[in-house]
Amino acid sequence: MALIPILTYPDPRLREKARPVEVVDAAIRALIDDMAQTMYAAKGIGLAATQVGVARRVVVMDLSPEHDQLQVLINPTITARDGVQVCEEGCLSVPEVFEEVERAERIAVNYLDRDGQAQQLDADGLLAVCVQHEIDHLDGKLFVDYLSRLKQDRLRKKAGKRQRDETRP
Ligand code: GNR
Ligand code: NI
Repeated sequence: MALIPILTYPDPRLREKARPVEVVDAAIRALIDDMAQTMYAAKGIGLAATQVGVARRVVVMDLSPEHDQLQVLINPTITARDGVQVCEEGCLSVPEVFEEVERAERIAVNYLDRDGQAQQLDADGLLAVCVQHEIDHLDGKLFVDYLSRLKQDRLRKKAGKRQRDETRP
């Protein structure tokens, strides 16, 4: 198991569209283990492979209070959506930014589990938000894309300043 560095906005690799997993093999399971370790270490409730520089459709999540209920979603697709909810979102790839985003309240999701078995999930509330946020990552989309032009301009400036600060000798 290994920790993998998490890419941060505005890294162009966060904009790549991930391709589906064809076979859930040992390499994919090793990726899942590394992603889970990375997510827990970063104290996130979800992580998409895109965020660790791997353009494959793999997501890990754990919304449980004891952090002992790992969920693995391979090739997730939303098959139904209903209602609207607004949730304050954050993202490990956009540090220190928390903003309200509107999403579907309830969704149905088809995916493969870590054994390659087809599964279905009905999600609402925060779980539904998290699944939609993670599938967006797989499509190269970030939650900040839903914000106003003004807020996005401010974020770009903040990210530019952060990068200059971090690379200054
Ligand atoms: O840890 C995370 N918390 C969170 C809170 C509200 C809505 C979405 C999220 S996902 C985020 C982890 C992350 O960046 N996943 O891609
Ligand atoms: Ni995120």
